Amino acid sequence: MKDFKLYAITGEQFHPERHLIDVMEEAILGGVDIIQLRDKTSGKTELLQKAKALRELTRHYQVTFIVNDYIDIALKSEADGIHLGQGDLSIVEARKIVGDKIIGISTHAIAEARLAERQGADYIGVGPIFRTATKEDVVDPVSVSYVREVAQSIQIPFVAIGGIKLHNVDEVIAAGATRICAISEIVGSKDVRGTCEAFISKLK
Ligand code: TZP
Ligand code: MG
Repeated sequence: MKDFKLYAITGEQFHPERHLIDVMEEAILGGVDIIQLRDKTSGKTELLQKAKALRELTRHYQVTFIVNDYIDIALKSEADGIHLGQGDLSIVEARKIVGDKIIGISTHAIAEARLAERQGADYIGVGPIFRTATKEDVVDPVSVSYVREVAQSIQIPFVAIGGIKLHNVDEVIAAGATRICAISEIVGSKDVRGTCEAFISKLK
């Protein structure tokens, strides 16, 4: 997959007055190079509409587009890949369905990271680093020590996620992260573009 530095996930609850596509376009203009559609509430019809709109946007800017949870939506919208959780279907099963599309998976412990790597994940999520209110029933924070562990022993790309803000990202980078993911700090910002630019300058 094309490498990336700043990964933004959608979170429409953080910008009730602004349109999804406008916010994500600002994020792209700020330097985001991968976008994930994450939507736990919309029905399939609405979800597919959002996925297609984000596909059009990301194609225009040549940004990677990933769909969370729904392989069918990823396929129908011609997304570049899917993102799985530990409770979803396995990487091996997903691979049979999506072929050479990108498969990412969330991991919370080094054993999960090693398994994901062995099973052919294209990247892993590493987190939640800090406490976050964005994801319900999230596991306890893994802290930057898990970033350190992954940086030392995993070869595939990994992206740190969970409670990452401009004020604490330096600590995550110092632990070895070269790719950062955020939801609320990016899409909840009054200045989405400026926030992304600030993240990118820290990742340089
Ligand atoms: N997976 C692990 S933490 C998280 C997800 C989807 C939520 C991250 O959101 P935020 O607002 O950047 O803490
Ligand atoms: Mg999931």
